[in-house]
Amino acid sequence: MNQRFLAIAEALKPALTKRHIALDNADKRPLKDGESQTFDFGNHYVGYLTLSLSFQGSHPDCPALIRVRFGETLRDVEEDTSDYRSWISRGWLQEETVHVDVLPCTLVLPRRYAFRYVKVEVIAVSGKFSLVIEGLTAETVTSAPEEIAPAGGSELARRIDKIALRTLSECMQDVFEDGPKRDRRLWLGDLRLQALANYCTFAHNSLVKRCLFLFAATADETGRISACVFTEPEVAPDDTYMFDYSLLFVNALEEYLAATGDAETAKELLPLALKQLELARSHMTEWTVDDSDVLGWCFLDWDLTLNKQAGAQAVYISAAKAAARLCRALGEDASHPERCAEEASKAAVKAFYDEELGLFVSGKDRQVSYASNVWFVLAGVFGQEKNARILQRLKAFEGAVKPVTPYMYHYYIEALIESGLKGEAEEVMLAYWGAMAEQGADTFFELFDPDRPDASPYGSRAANSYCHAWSCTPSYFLRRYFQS
Ligand code: RAM
Repeated sequence: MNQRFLAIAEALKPALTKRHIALDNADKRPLKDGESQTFDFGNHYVGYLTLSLSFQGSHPDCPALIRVRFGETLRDVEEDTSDYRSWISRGWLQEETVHVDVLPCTLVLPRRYAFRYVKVEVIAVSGKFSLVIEGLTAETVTSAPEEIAPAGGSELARRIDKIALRTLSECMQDVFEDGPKRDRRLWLGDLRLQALANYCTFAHNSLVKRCLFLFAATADETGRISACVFTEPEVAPDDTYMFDYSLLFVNALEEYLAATGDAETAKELLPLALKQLELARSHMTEWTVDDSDVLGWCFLDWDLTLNKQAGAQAVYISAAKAAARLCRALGEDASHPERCAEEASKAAVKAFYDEELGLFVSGKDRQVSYASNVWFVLAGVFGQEKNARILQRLKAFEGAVKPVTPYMYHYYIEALIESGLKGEAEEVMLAYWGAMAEQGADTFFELFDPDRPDASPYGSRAANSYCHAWSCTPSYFLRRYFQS
């Protein structure tokens, strides 16, 4: 662990703004075994919950056994989770079973939750008394500064912006979290998009700096940057390394410099950024990324059928170009990253571009996907016109693997903009995020496939996060490109 970097990161730990929200239960309905009551806080919140409980009937002669469930959406608290089947832990479900020995009482629940809805279910009382919920209080937390000016545009655009801003601010805690329900920690791919949206909205730039230093501090002995960092009980890297996420450190650093002008930080972290390019070569033969079926070696999108080879190559080129820009901006020699970008671009055209299809293909089965083509457009291997044609062909190509997350949609929209297809980019954004808004979203989701609303890469929708920071970028697109 690089202690100096860690000290810089820890000195930038933000203060959290707290707010109290009290919900009086006007109804005060006495609850018996099997009965429940659901409360609606009216918006998505991140924070701590206290319940004020009493009873009706005789003096309680046994503990009240209750279950408290938290939902980012109403379905989260309504669905039966007893047969939860997912390859990620049931521990992520936001529900507590509590014995209440003494009534009346003030029950302080132990965790920080992400919720709009709270459902209290009575599992067991006795025949002599009923449980009464007097009220609930939430203490909410965020490190986002107060309100910021909304974006302009159509009614739908403004609605999307509002939801996107709330998504981002809910995820701004001690670090930029991926989602306040799950995984509640710092992931590099997520950070890059959060930072982009942050620069033109909350401008909490010291939080970006803190996160960059956390990744830098926790790089392994070879300099490899982890995909994810834990901050509790102590700062520690996850032992998950992803080809694209490590490289995106370069892009994130370059964008940080462009947004803040903080050359000191950029200079300090430049060697580590360049190191990611060098380390990526271990996945390459000459200048071409090897194919791999190791799950999670490169992320790109939450689609387990996606072949990552071509997309990984494109991310490499994009990072090499970002590194070259970074070097130039800092007055350093850019010839090495420039050469990496050039060589990898030449190799990419040979290995992955299918002249006949006019598209990039990936893996031994020559898979056509949005992920591969979008990333090659962003990598700028071809010029703007050819890129625009690639994106048009992609849309018409039956069977192209589509994006499933707002994360991948972000890159698709960016690719459309860079190819001069700004109008189409705006349409795609309004349609995709607009469909979530239509479903009544208070915050945007981790995954959203309009054709398969219950889809989850985890095997259960209950495991999905419905406030996920990588979906906050409409606030960035609206301010940067679509507001004129
Ligand atoms: C999910 C996380 C995060 C993402 C990783 C790859 O588990 O929630 O958003 O970056 O996957």
